[in-house]
Amino acid sequence: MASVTTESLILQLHDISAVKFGNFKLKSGISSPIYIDLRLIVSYPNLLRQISQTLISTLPPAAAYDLVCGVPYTALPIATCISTASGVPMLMRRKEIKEYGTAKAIEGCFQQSQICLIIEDLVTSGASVLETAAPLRAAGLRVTDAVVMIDREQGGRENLAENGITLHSIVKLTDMVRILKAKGRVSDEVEAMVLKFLEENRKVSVPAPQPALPVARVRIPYGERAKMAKNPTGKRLFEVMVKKESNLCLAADVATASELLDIADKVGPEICLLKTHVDILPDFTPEFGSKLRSIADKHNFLIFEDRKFADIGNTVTMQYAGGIFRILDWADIVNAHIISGPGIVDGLKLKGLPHGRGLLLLAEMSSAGNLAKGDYTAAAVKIAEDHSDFIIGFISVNPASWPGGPGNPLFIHATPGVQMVKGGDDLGQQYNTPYSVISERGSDIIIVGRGIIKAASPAETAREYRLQGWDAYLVNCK
Ligand code: 5BU
Repeated sequence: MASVTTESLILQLHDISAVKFGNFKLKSGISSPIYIDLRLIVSYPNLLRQISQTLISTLPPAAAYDLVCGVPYTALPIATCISTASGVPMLMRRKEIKEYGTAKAIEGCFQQSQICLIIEDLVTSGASVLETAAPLRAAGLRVTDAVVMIDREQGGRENLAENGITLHSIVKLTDMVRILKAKGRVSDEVEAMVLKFLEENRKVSVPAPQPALPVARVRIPYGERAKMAKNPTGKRLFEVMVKKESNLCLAADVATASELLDIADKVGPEICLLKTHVDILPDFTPEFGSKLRSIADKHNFLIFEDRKFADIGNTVTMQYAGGIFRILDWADIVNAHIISGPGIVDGLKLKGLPHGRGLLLLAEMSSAGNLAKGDYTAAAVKIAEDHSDFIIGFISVNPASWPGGPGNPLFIHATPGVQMVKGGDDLGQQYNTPYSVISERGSDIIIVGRGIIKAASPAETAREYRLQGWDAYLVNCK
């Protein structure tokens, strides 16, 4: 039941006509018999202060946050009051999409992984909170809670929960109407009409995101991200990408080790990364690693063994450093499934980190019907956050579709299943174009295999992929 303070807040809002009854069209498109316009509260400083204080006291005592950010525009003054009263610094999210690409989506000082509490006046579907959470998360902040004056109880709480945000509200709309009725502010008919409307509109889905306009997506330049990277290999990869103007990785799935070394030398100038499956090479010798490394040094690219480790921590330490292949000796980067839990990262890190190596986690896969999605992808993100000294990023397919988008800019996204034409093969591989992968899906690196190695001239075709991938990157940097 609502507290006395809440009751007095509601009555004051009614006094200033911030609560209106009639027929109103909401942001979500539905018509409502009640409309709440909290923009008015800036004219009532005493009320604004009371709302701000009550909002903060609504949070559970254990709630942790380093920063606050109001959803523009109505909640900006509320967030400001909370910030000045509590001493917690504030951030501002720019609403204007044109400012987006200039890394100015967020104003104010912050550090990676800080927790930002979102402040909002009113939640219907939760779309406005999500619109603010997305650029905050894209900038590397963690958004776990939102605090709101009024919950219209129309799906916002559920939609936000699906996106990892817990909603805390001062009052629910049904309670608000009941209070106004109890205090003689609204008639039985109006109360019944509003309650009926709420009952019929329990769940308003979040409007589908607009198709990504190429210039609208945030893109922090690779060079900036090189400065943020905590792992030396992750840092170097970004630097090589900038130096060579290449976000192309060759998947060198050729028949023999000698063919691999040959194509590595030919395509080397075009790529930032070369991906191997060393266990498919019948003529592998212990010298393979050092030969490939000298080609990599000559053309300045990194080596990624697509080993897809999947075992327990203890076993992967041996698979990584030992056996015939001794992957640790020559591969800058390896990757791992997270099916076995975070112990696999601990195991690989034990061997890899002292050598400055990096790890990519398989957050998604390109093949049809794969199971790496939803909670699995989210779990990969969580593990990566916990090991950002060793994990450099993800194998991803559509990071733009993840809750909050591609996320922490520390992490690089590399995407397989790329060809010039959308399509697939007979064994479940699915292809997207370089433009789609980099510009629309928010990835960083295109991984191309047969599109290059089966071409009449792999070197020329690799150059074409490089230019397409780089142009797609530049589109979002402007
Ligand atoms: P393709 O010839 O471009 O289809 O080769 C794709 C390469 O990427 C190949 O080496 C795969 O093993 C690798 N790959 C993939 O296709 N899909 C995935 O989800 C992952 C790796 Br992980």
